[in-house]
Amino acid sequence: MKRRKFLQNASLSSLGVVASASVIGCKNSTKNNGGYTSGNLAIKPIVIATWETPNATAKAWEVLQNGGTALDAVEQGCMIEEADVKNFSVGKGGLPDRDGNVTLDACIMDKDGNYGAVMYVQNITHVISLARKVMEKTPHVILTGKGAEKFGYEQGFKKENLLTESSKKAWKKWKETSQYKPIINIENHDTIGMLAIDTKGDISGACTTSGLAYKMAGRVGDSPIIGSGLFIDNEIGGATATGMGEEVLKIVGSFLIVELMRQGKTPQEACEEAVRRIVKKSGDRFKDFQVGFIAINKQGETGAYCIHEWFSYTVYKQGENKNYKSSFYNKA
Ligand code: SD4
Repeated sequence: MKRRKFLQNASLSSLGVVASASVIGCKNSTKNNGGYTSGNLAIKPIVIATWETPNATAKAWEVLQNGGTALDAVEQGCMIEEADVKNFSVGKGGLPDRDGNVTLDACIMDKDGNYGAVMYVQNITHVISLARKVMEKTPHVILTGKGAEKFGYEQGFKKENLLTESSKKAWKKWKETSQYKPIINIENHDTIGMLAIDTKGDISGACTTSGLAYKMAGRVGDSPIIGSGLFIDNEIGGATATGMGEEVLKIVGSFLIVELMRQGKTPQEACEEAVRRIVKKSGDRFKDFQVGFIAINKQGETGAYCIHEWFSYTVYKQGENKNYKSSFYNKA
């Protein structure tokens, strides 16, 4: 399948996102790498999210501007993508598994290290909020499948059909060949992982996805798994992932990035190291899958890195909501 070049000025301006040519034109330069800043600037509030998700970061920014917590910001930001039926990798409209069922995974983590997750949930759009309910209202941290769904209805979540006509059409087309292959960056947005620092300087994060399209029934990826799809340590920073979950899980990617930052690496250096580890472990296989990480530290410095070109991320800081192309490993 042909890759779509999604970072074109036209699409950005149609979304009302400002992006200078020098920013979107960069190949692999930390200088131009979006939110990358150095020194002890302590930028806050700030929001960073995977992919071209300006509506989600704008919502999170609005929450922060109104004095909301980073936790509220990441939840409400992610809800925007969950409700967007044009995002085929998140929430309602997400592409189904190979049996035609849309199953969602999400997790959320707060400044105190509390975490809540739901996995393999059907019929509920806002699984990020459901994950938060698990964190706040139950003695557990993870609920899966039918149990998570039942808990959701008890908490007042609506039962909805998540399979839209266009997702159904795409699935039927896929069934003609039923070939399961990782697809690198075919869309301009995907799983959303979001990190935010609020005006008090506290950090929280969230991640929500329908997982890999046409996955096996029951499959869960990295996104709802603490330390893999997301990790926050309010003393240090946070990280979140997108792409081939199986590979992120093998290196516990987001936890690794936070620990590397604890040891003194910048968010950019830490994301690069995590990607290099995945590549190294994979032999030649990395050519066929994508992984992208974003990270933030306590000072509001950000970083992003991916295996293949065309991963992007969105940063809302100092009143500006911008999409940036991530630097990448594979120059071949
Ligand atoms: C997963 N990491 O389920 C998710 C999918 C994803 O961009 O991020 N796609 O493996």
